[in-house]
Amino acid sequence: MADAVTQTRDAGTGIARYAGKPIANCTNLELFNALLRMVRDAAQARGTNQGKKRLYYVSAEFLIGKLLSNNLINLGLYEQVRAELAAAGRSLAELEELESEPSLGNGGLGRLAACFLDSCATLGLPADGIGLAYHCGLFRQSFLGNKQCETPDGWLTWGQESWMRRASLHQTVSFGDFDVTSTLYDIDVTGYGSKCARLRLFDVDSADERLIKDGIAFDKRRVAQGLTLFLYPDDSDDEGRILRVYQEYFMCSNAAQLILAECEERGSNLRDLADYAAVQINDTHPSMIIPELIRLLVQRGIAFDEARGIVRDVCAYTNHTILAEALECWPKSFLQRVAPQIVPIIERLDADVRKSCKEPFVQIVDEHDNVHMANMDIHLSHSTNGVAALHTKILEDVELAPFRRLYPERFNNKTNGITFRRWCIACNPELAALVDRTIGDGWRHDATQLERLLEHEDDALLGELAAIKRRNKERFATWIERHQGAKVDPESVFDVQSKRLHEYKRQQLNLLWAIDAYLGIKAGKLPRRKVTVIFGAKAAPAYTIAKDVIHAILCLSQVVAADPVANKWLQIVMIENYNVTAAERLIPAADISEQISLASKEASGTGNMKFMLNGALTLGTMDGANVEIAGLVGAGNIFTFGESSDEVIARYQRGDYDPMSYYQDDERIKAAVDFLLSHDMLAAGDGHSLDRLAHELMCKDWFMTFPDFDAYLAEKDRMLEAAEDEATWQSKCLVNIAKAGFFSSDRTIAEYNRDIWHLTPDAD
Ligand code: GL5
Repeated sequence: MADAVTQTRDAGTGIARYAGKPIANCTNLELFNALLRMVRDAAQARGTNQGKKRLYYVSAEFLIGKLLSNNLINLGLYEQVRAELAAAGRSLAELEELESEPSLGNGGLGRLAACFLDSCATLGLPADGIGLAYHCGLFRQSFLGNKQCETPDGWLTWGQESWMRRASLHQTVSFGDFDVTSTLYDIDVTGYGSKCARLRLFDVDSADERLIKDGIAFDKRRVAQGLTLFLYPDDSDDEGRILRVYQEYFMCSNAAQLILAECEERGSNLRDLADYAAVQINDTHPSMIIPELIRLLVQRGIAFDEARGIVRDVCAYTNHTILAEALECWPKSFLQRVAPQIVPIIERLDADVRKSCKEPFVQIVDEHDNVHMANMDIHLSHSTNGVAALHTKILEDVELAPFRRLYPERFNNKTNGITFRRWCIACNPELAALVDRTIGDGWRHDATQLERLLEHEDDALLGELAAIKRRNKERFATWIERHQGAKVDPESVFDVQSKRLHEYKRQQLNLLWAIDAYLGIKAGKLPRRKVTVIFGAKAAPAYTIAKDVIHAILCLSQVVAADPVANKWLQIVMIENYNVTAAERLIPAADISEQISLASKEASGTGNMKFMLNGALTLGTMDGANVEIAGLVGAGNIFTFGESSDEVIARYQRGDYDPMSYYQDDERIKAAVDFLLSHDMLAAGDGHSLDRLAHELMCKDWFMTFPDFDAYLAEKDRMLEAAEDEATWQSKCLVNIAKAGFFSSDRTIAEYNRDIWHLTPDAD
């Protein structure tokens, strides 16, 4: 938008030029908008990574977080801008506060996609993310009456200029019953000292936010108006489920059209598409891109069998979950209604599979006429990867074993990673500066250099680490008080569990620990130091038990806070509307990183990596990437507990788990569960919800909280004791920081490129 910039005589600095007046005369909003335009111009001036072959990372989620400071860091402008503002008596931090966070994702899967784009840009890889421009995102979470309330997260409002640039591309998507027109919006993804990648988001022109009534409810039958309003609209009924299929096809058809047009423009004759495009299917939401690409290729005169081969050579699939219910499976009748043009293609692909393999498990369309999206992905792509070593092994040996037998060469592991730009340099600048002073700044490009920190371990370094943690805790305390009025004590141990609310992640185990600790305090068993248990989690609006867990946590928080003895030793805080911005405050302040999923269920986790990098110690099960963390830091620098994934898998296979027997035989379990229905809890909350949760635990406990309960209590106790030996604790933290280099998403992306995409980095 350089043409919108007005030069003024008295405004000498870049910022003032973009604002059109001296910095001192600007409102914060004017300054923010000026910086945004300045950054956009700087990114444009760098240009995007180019090359014959381009990656298209198609994903329903991109949880990109606020962009201003990250972009300034990546463009090398942060210090200069901060100083320029400070010289005029203004604060960059205040402007950062002003920015609203794009609500384009839900959890780790979406944040991973954002980290990957950052790393692609940084490594010079020609890459685009392709997704949807949700107007109101997932939802904004607030707490009312100790319950989660959902309202639209309208992040594109109030006078703030947008990072999204409207591109000149408009496409038509034909559904079975009507056509829609889409518009493309681009966001530049700046790399660290490199050119950019792009996030390309499609919106439907007919979207209408006025459709939303009463929280996040809307008439889901009004597809054209509602298509891009929300990420994951409520799918508890068929209307919602069909809307999701419309959404997914809209994303896939737009992506497929864009990819073919661009590749043709770069010189592809489409038969050689694999020399021009790599499509990474991020989970199953984008799976329909496979039949859609085949359809478009056939439409352009390529024979079906050849088109199928081309698409297979282009597409690769990442699996992000072991939970069967998360593997999408749509009734063929839904697809028939939404996109009848791809149904014969899916049927033909299914018939091909049946010809060569009789195994029912691997069929694309099952006997009930349900289309298994992951099955289609595996058959019709050249690579299927899991996201941590254990996850990939479970996929290969158990969950997807019949596929592995068919295509052993297609399976591979790509352990997840995080961008150290956002998750250390931006969110923990003091730690980043300490690392620079200690080992130089080479780690910013080559994270494995962090290991050199170990050569410098001495009392001074450990003391500095402790001091930085302390200041980060104070900063978090200030933030959370402003954010939601909660006062927390930076002297206390910060024991943090932040991630989506899901039973397999077992926030309920942590909740039961907190109840046990509370009952212990009441009985005179005081902890060594106050513990602040901090949760951050959103529950899917239709996920009743997850919302019951939030309710119980909030009720317990109130009960403990009201107890004059207990509140000196224990505090429970649940962050309202946990998002990337909150995570950036929270993670650098954490002492304990709770990674307590039921072994075998967490595909990887990426929060675990962020906490480690910021000098928090993991309390976790041997699940997902925790296993790799444990391998890297060594048993003395992580706290692990619980049944192994093999034991858990065997338990499921035996099908003989009986939570009631644990409840009856283990006094502490019984006391903690009974407390959910105590007088105090019932006074704080909704008996129906608390009762449902207690009943669920006693009678179902599908994610096996009770068998790990005693081991969790014991290990947490050991950990809290260890936290009292400051020097030894900090030495463990140092090991965690030093060993975090493996989890840089630069490493992950380099592996994807080496094994799957084969892109040539842009050398300029
Ligand atoms: C997830 C997994 O649950 C995480 O373990 C994993 O780290 C992440 C990225 O691979 O993908 N799958 C998923 O649907 N969400 C995840 O966070 O939301």
